[in-house]
Amino acid sequence: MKKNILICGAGGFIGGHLVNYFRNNGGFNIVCADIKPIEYWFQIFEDTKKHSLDLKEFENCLKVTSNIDYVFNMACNMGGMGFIENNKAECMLSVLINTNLLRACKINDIKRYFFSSSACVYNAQKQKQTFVKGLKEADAYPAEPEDGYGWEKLFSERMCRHFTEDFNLDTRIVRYHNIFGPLGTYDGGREKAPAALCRKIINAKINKKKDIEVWGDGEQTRSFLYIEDCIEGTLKVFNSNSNNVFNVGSDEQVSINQMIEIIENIANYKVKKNYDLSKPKGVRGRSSDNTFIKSELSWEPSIKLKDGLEKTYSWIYDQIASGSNISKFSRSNI
Ligand code: GDC
Repeated sequence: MKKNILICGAGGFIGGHLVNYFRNNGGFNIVCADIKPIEYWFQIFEDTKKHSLDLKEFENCLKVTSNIDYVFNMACNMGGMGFIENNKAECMLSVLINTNLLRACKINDIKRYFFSSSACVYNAQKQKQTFVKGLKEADAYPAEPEDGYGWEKLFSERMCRHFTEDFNLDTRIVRYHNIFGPLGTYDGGREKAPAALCRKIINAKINKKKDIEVWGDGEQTRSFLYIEDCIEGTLKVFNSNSNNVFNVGSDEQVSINQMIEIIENIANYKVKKNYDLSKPKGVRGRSSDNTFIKSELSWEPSIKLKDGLEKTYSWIYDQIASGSNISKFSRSNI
């Protein structure tokens, strides 16, 4: 008999790609849940069961987890630096999603629960320089995470751990490092740097302008993980026997200026960078150390930043060129 799998946050970026993976690979009845009205889900599949409801409410969590075997919690109120720095309370309220889902999973006897955490849990002191050493899983403690969003993720990680220890609920946790790719947010205020900078360069090229606004001085560094690698890493952790927390990220570090140069080459269009130091900048440098996941689960990402950016650029270009830039991908009020 097919198992029943629930994907929370199925209307979002990673959730949508995960649903598609399970559709293509068979073996499960797929149930989807998201707070957005269904017409605003980033990917909508006819062959899945869909719930549009607020998972911060316990009753809704109880309802969607009934008769489910496995739960993926990809649901949270999130975005890039422009969103999380200015919406700390909203970000922290996502704790209700994880709390009520865990309670419901315990009652409904779920076999395995997956929690999507973030690199934002890492201690700020270890991210004060550019081109930092990759962050190891242990670097989350002593705790000094990103204010708001990062504290919620770190707290929810621990709640998963204690539901495992105290109630025997089998949990899996990953920390995603800035995931990017097609079918994600690229404007409206929640977009992250890869999509935002593709959009800015595309708009400059289409409108024959040279100037783009860059947040900060462009020297800050990050590593970005392409969505296909993200889904593969997610399943590696989910299917493993380990309750440990794992990084799912890339260790290919770039400065924002270097990423802009890669996008300029893809676009075949040079821009003039206007640095706005007053905009949200986040940490100075961040990257993933993949030693642990490589040694425990034999996994590491395989897609180069340049290759992922080519696919992302081309998808955003098509969206903008076809005039659909005021679309579900830019909705920032949900
Ligand atoms: O937004 P983000 O991708 O998030 O920003 C990366 C860097 O790019 C920041 O220093 C930001 O100032 C700079 N930047 C320059 N121009 C722009 O136009 C722009 N838009 C954006 N968005 N950034 C620009 C993220 C979190 C996520 C998630 C991941 C986990 O932080 O916002 O929610 O948890 O981290 O790694 P980032 O990498 O700081």
